[in-house]
Amino acid sequence: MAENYIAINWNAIEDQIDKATWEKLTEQFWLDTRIPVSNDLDDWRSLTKDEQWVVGHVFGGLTLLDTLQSQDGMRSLMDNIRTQQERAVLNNIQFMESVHAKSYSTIFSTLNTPSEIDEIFDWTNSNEHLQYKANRINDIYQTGSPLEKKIASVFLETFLFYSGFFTPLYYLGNNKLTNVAEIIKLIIRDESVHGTYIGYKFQLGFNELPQDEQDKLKDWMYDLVYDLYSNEEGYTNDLYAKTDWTEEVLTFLRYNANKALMNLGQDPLFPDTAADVNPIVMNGISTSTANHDFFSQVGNGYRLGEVEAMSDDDYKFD
Ligand code: MN3
Ligand code: MN3
Repeated sequence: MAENYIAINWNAIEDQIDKATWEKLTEQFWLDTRIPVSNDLDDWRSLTKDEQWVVGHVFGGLTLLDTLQSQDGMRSLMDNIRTQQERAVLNNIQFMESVHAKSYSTIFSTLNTPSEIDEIFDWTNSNEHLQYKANRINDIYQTGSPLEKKIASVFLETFLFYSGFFTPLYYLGNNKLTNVAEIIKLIIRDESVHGTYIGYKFQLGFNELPQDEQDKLKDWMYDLVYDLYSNEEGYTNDLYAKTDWTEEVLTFLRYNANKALMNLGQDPLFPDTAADVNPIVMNGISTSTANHDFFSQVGNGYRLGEVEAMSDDDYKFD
């Protein structure tokens, strides 16, 4: 006889964080198809060709990373769960990663021509630094230890996405492409919960390790963050060559690398703080997305919940 197959019992919760995260994620469920991206067409036409190039390729890169999360990231984390509810939460996250990946295609199909879309995907599927980033993380998903996989996931979501998120937040801070930015803010809101939750599960396992293994894993983690940052410098140079934003993007990346380390319960690495980030981008990230214009544009059929990117304080687990 095989062992008994055990039914998930939500009335016997082992870890209240699983239940709280499930409730938060299901409350903030959304779909790309409900955001009126076509209202941004006038803004889009006002951008220079170079600006349009950057926006399109930013979203190409983000598509690749969300594809990785939806196809391999969450699946690999499911191999090492502590509770059955944790798997349910990861199921939710995995589906939303597919929504994220698809949402960029909604943006492309509204703003770009078919030949532009083909070129964006060709670039995405061959850019050296973007491919390095995706393969470096995926190698850890395929062959890493359970704790290494969680580190990879948090670095990807809380750090590496932000070279791309910079652009829509910058335009939002300038009151442009606000519906596109609405989608990005919904994604950032999801990622904020994902990074905090997976970071929390990491810390449970990390704290059980003996001191020498903790030290070893810490060294591995900081080596990885340096390696990824150095690759991200190359990626940012590729992506932003047609702008003068490169240095500001790198500052934003270092600020978010620190946040990723903090999600994992570790000390920040870089001196950069929120005060160093371009205030227009910080303005974009802090703007509530539930603005009146937005409601009037979508009409009565769909009411988006209050949308705000979570800050560190909003989601304390203790
Ligand atoms: Mn995602
Ligand atoms: Mn995610």
